[in-house]
Formats: sequence, structure tokens, C-alpha cells
Amino acid sequence: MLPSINEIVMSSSRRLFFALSLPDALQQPVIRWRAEAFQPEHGRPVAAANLHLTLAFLGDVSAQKEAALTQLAGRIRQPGFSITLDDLGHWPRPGVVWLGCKRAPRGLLQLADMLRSQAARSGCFQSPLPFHPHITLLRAATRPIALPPSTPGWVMPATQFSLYQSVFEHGRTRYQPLAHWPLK
Ligand code: 2AM
Repeated sequence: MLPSINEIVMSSSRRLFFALSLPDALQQPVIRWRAEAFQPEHGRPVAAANLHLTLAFLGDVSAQKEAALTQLAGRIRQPGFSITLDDLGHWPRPGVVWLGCKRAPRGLLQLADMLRSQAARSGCFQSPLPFHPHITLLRAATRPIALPPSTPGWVMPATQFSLYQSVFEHGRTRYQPLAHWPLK
């Protein structure tokens, strides 16, 4: 049977997003703390290598649009910044427990705003909800949870941002970095 137009379009598109990855040095402290703070029934822990803060979600993007967005991202000139990870929350509807910041640094807001505007202008649907910077720690967390009163307040340096592909294979989601750009 011949593939439908939809199947042809989908096969040449990739599910992409711009994000800051959690630096290697913070991955183990965060997952050790998470193991103490949460029980297995609270939700499914996100793999250490997948921990990231999304700046702009692009959805399924054609190769042509991906090339245009990559070029625009490469033109962004911004200094680095640090994010204090001192906030924690639970969104029961999507079933997400997240780590975030009480005060988002201006650099983070500017970078996300720039990438989200470029994405919108390129035709990628952007949620009308305000940007809420967060690192998803647990998924499938739909039941009520008593959250720990505080976090250790790790300081996360952001020295680069990246374009990722979300790849679903063998029943798992993996985030494949495609390109990085320095913040300096
Ligand atoms: P989440 O962690 O809050 O689920 C890759 O899927 C990344 O893009 C995740 O960080 C995810 O956020 C985010 N994401 C997935 N779908 C999205 C959507 N429709 N709008 C905004 N962000 C989305």
C-alpha cells in the first residue's frame, strides 16, 4: 500500500525542542536527592541524561523549517547566566513533578522569549500559557503528593543552549542533542 501524504510528511519531520541541559555535575546530586524525596509510587523518574529545561518546544518540524530555525538560533548572541533551582511543584494534569526557580534570571527569560518568537514566526505553534521554566523530575505523577518543603537550591550555570530531538524507541524516550550554541 502506498504511504499517505501525512505519512510522507511525518517521516521527514522530527520532534524538536530548544533546551538547557542539566550540567553533568548536577545530575547525580539531583537524582540522589530525588530518590530520597520521592517514592516509586509518586511517579516515573526521568533518566539523568534526559534532565533538561525546555526553552521552546517546536513540535514536529520539517527538515526545511529545522534548517531555518537552526540558522536563526545561531544568530543569537547572549551572555551566560545562572539559575537557582530553589522551587518545586506538581502539575497533576500532565502528571509532572518539576524543579524550577522562584526568580527566573533575565537572561533565561530573554533567551526563551527569542527562541519562542522565532519558532512562532516560523509557524511552530507556541502555547499561549506564560513560559514557566522547569526541569521535569517525575512523569506519570497524577496522584496528590506531599512535596518536600524545599530543595537544596542548586545553582545551574547556563553556558550553552541546545537543539534536541525527542526520539521514542524501544518503549523509551531519549533526547538526542543535534546542535549547541554558546552563551557568552
Ligand atoms: P515537560 O517536561 O513539561 O513535559 C520534550 O518533550 C520537552 O518539551 C519536555 O520538556 C516537555 O515539557 C516539552 N513539551 C512537550 N510537549 C510540549 C508542548 N505541547 N508545549 C510545550 N512544551 C512541550
